[in-house]
Amino acid sequence: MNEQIQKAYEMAVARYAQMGVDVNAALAQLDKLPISLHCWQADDVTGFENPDGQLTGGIQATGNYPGKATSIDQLRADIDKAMELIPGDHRVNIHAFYGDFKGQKVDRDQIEPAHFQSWIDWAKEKNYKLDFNCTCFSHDKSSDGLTLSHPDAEIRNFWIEHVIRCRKIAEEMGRQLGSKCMHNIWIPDGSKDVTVNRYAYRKNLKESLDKVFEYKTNDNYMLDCIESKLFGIGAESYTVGSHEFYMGYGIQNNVIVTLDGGHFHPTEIISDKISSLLLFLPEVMLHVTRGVRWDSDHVVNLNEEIVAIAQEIVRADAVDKVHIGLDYFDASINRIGAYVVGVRATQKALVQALLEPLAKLREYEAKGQNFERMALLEEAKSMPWGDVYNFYCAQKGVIVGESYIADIQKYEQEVTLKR
Ligand code: RNT
Ligand code: ZN
Repeated sequence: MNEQIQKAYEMAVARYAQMGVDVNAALAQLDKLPISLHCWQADDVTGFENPDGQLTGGIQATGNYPGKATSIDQLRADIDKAMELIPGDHRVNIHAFYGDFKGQKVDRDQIEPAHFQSWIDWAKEKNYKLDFNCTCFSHDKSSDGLTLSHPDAEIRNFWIEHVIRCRKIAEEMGRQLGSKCMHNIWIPDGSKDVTVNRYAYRKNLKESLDKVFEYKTNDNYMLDCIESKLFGIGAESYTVGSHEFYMGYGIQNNVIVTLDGGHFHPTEIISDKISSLLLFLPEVMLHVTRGVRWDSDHVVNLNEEIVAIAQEIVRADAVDKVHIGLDYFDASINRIGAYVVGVRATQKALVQALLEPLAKLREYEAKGQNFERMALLEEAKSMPWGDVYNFYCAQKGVIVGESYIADIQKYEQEVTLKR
C-alpha cells in the first residue's frame, strides 16, 4: 500500500483513539454494509423490453450524454466497471423490464424466473447479491397513469399478476444467491389535476395489495417493500401511494416501507423517519438519492442529509435493519461516474457515522451537558475520516481518491464512446 495512505491512516487511528473511537471496529462494520446499485442508472431507465421504450410514470431521465448501455452485456459491463471502483461487496438492484428476453416479446404478466437466470448467473460469478423491482410504468396498460389502483378490474388484475410474478422472481434470486432479495413495489398511480376520488383509488390499491400478498413468499429468500411518493411529473395533484397510505399498510400488514429521499416535501427529510419506522416495522428500505427542487433523482453527493441518514442508521443500532439502495438517474454526465460518485458519497457518510464518538456524546447528553455535546459533534465533523476511507479503498485494492476520474475517462474512451 502507498506509504502516504498508510501513514495518514495510522495518524487518524491515533487521533480517533484520543476521542475514544476504535477505527478498526468502524471499518469492520463498514465492510458489512452493502449498497444496492440500481441497474437503471446505466441506461436512463430504458430497460430491455423494447429499445425505443418511452419512460413514463412521472419519472424522467434528462440529458443525452453519449455512451449509454443499450444491451444487457453493455449494462453488466458498466456495472462491473463501477463495482471495480467501489470498495466492499455490494448488490445490484434490477427492474423487471431488464429481463433477458432474448429478443422475444414477453409481457409483464408473463415474466418468469427463467428470464432472470442470466442475471443470477452473472451475480454468482461476480459475487454480487441481487434486489428486484416490479415495473409498473413504461407500459400501455399504465398509459393513463394508473395501475394497481385502476378503476378497471381487468387492468388491476394485470398488474397484480405482474407483481406476484416479480415476487416469485425475487424469491428465486434470493434462494439461488443465498441472500434475501429486497423486492420493491413502487407504482406511478396519481393524477395531474384534482381528483374527486382520492378514497376510491386508495381503496383499490389497498385491495390490490391484499391480493398481491396473498401469495406467501419465503422470508429467508425475499422481503417485500412498498415505496411512497408525494408527486410525479404530470401527477402533481394526487399520488395514490402516499406516505400515510404505505405507512398504514406496512404497519398493519408487516410489510417493509421504503423511504426515498426525494419523495417528500423539499424541506422534509427521511433521516428523521428511520427511528420511527423501526419501532413499528422490523426493517427499513432506503432509496438514497438527492432531491433538487422538483427532481427527486439527482446523483447522491456527500451532503448533510446523507450524513444524517448514516448517523441515524448507526445511532439507532440499525446497521442490520436498514437496507441501502441507490435511486437516481442522470443522463447528462458519465453514467458510470454517476454510480461511483453516489456510492462513494454514501460510504463516506457511513464512515463518518461509524466513527462518531457516540458513547461520549450519549454520556454528555445523559448528564445534560449540551454545550459539550454540541462541541464534540462539531469537532467530529473535521476529524480525518477521509484518511480512513482512503485506507479502506486501498486495502480493498480500489483506486484511492480522485484518481478514479482518469480511470473512468479511460473506460469512456475505450468502451462507452465506441458504442
Ligand atoms: C420513482 C421511484 C422508484 C423508481 C425506480 C425506477 O419515483 O423512486 O423507486 O425510481 O423504481
Ligand atoms: Zn425510489
